[in-house]
Amino acid sequence: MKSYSLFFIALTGLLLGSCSSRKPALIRQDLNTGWYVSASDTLATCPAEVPGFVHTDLMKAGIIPDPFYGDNEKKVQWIGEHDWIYYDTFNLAGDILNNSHIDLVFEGLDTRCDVYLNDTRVLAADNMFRQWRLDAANMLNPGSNTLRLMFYSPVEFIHHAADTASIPLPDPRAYLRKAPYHFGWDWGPELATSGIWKPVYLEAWESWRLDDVSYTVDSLDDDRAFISARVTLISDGKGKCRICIKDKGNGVQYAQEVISLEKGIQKIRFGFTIDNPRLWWPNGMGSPELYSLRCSVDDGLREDFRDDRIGLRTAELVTEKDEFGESFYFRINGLPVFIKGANYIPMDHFTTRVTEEEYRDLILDAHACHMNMLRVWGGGIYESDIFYDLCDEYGIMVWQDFMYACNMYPGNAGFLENARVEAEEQVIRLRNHPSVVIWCGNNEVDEGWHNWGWQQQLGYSPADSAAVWKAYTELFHDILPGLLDRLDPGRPYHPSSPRHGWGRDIAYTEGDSHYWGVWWGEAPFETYREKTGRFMSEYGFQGFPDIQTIEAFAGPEDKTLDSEVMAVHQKHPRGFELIDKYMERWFEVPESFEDYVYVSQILQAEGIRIALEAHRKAMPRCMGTLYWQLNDTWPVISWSGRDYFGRWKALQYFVEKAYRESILVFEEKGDSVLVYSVSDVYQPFSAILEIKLFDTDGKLYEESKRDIQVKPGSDLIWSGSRSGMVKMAGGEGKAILEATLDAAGDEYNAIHYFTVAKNISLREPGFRLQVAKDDKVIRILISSEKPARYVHLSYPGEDVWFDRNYFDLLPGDTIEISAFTKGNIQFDIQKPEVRSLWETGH
Ligand code: BMA
Repeated sequence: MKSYSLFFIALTGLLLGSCSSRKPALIRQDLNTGWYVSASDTLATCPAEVPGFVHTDLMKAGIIPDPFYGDNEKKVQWIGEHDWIYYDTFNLAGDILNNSHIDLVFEGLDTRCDVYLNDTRVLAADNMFRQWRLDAANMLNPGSNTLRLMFYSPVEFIHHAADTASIPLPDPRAYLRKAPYHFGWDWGPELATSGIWKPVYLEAWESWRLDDVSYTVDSLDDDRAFISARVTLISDGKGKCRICIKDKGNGVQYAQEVISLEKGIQKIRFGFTIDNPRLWWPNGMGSPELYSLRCSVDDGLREDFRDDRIGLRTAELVTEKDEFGESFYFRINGLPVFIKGANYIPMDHFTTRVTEEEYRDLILDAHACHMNMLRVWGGGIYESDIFYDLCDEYGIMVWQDFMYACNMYPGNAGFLENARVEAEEQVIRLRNHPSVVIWCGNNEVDEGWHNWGWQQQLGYSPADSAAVWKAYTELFHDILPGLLDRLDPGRPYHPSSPRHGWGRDIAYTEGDSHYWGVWWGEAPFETYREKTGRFMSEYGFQGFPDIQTIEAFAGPEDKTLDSEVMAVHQKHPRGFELIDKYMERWFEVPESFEDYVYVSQILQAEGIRIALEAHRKAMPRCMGTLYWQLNDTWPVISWSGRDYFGRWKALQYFVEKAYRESILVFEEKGDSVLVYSVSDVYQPFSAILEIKLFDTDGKLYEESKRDIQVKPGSDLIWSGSRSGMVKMAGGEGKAILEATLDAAGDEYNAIHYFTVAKNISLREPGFRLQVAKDDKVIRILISSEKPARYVHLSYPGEDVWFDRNYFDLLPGDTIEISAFTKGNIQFDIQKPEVRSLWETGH
């Protein structure tokens, strides 16, 4: 009788009521506190942070030194070779035990581990990218409970797997579904972590639970968006419930359905429309409008809900035969868009330390540099939700690799099944984000197989080759696209980046390209102009990080190019040698370490500027550029423009300039100096082009101004005689040509030199500065008597970010700089250190 009347009340409430609050259908108890960790073969124990890693716990407890400092990386290798035990004792909260379901959920375990709940083994985990959920209702005690996790050494595992494999694979890390970079990379330390790297909790529920909600935009025009919602429920039995989708912003109810619950997993699909849709636009194209939706499920007694933010946009990858070969470009809301971005790697080797603020700062920097895409590279991790949330908010599109890089992978059923579940979970987690515009199977696996000589090196027989390639095609041509068709139809899939290796001609006529002829191949920077493909998804050059960043890992005695500590923080086998070789071509190689650091940064910036400009100038044949790499996982000498602490190298300032909406690009052809405008604006606009010829003494020889129409794309707008200008200004090493584009007060200037920096006869600049403080911002006005190159301001020892740096100054120019610091300004603002190339002996 009691249950009947309850059912009656529930049903009446359900049918009559609007979406209202009931008892929560789900109770969550976090289990992230009170953990300890110890090495399996010692009694030494220390508190463990969850989410966290063994390394960071041992560091906190003072058991190991900071692995990022000095050459400590070498001293802590034993951690990856050990097994580790995590344990925790907990009591159940409230009346959680009264629920018929109590799931124990691990959002991420790194990596191979056995889980014991109250001394019974309940799980054997073997993939850090998967979530583990198990039914623990019958195993929990009303009083105290214990969890013990035995993590097995990842280093031992991969080597054992490699030693016992029937066909060897290029690198042993292939056998473990763990972030590849944890075992070292050519920009990262070898620190093989173990740990509970994502939250742990209990989820208690009765009768049913809301498992997932996904939204797809089926069609979109100016008047209306048709959306499909797919709701997944898990239920113990039959019943009725109402599903309701509301806009959290304006309260509009988009959909309401009463459905019959069935036992088991149930997928419900229904459509709704949004009138006068506000579109999601990438950075630079418009506002990235988001809709905050709440999907609530209510059976009259219990209610559960899930919040998502969706964006209304269409995203296509256009690969069509054309006059150059085959296109590779993105079309967003019907418009082709030139992609300006970078490759992204994890922000910290120990990713659990990254704060929300640090994620935001990185995405804000990408936004400030006019980027519209980041590629989440396949040797790292599938990023945290907050990363994609921020990309949604700031209009940064995401190229999402699956986590496979520079290796071949096993093809046994167990491995492939593990890979399938991992991919399904990640696709389900990320598919509602409008920022994600492409899935990519892997990084450089196809290229490696066809170009890097693995098969010969590993002594493959034809049968071995066939088996390893079959494993590849099964995963990347079959399993991944197959599950995407089912779970995320419509979002483009690209099996491998790049499509072809950079040594082949076809790499420049179709697909995306990773061009490493500069750096790996030692080709001059100017080669970037010839080796421009359809979409440049990788290319790069190393630079030292800021001196303050170097001082975070090196003592005064280590600050030399040949110190052991510096060698530990340069992971490329020929890194120093290559920097040196390129530096000799362009600059006087400085004697002092500090000057070398500075010149290495401008060398990197100059090299990549040539690439960025060449790629943009080649539009629409080339429709995107993602340089390698945005950021670092630790303080290191690497290809990044933004170092581990978020400090900008010269490259980052050059990127900010080269990615502006409309730019000017100089090029020399025969005896002509040409100026091109490159514009991402979809309509032509009027501007004034001003050209000035100086010499290095600052004398102005010629000046001209004219009205022009800046066309969309790339356009030749000026040309002059090279020999004429050189003669007039007194030689190649003396002439300086400046072009300025003024569009209704919005100014862009580009400066051309007629020879490499080491041949230019610079004079002492004679800087003039005016410094003032307004609230928390330092404002600096700077000018110089003579032309100055790569002017760099800093407050040594202080963490100050300048909105402009590493710029050239010409007589008559005054540059206004704003400088920011996070704390209070407690230093003498009147004395910034100003240096330029002249001070390094040029
Ligand atoms: C690319 C990347 C990374 C590497 C970088 C620099 O190929 O995919 O593997 O760090 O080159 O060598």
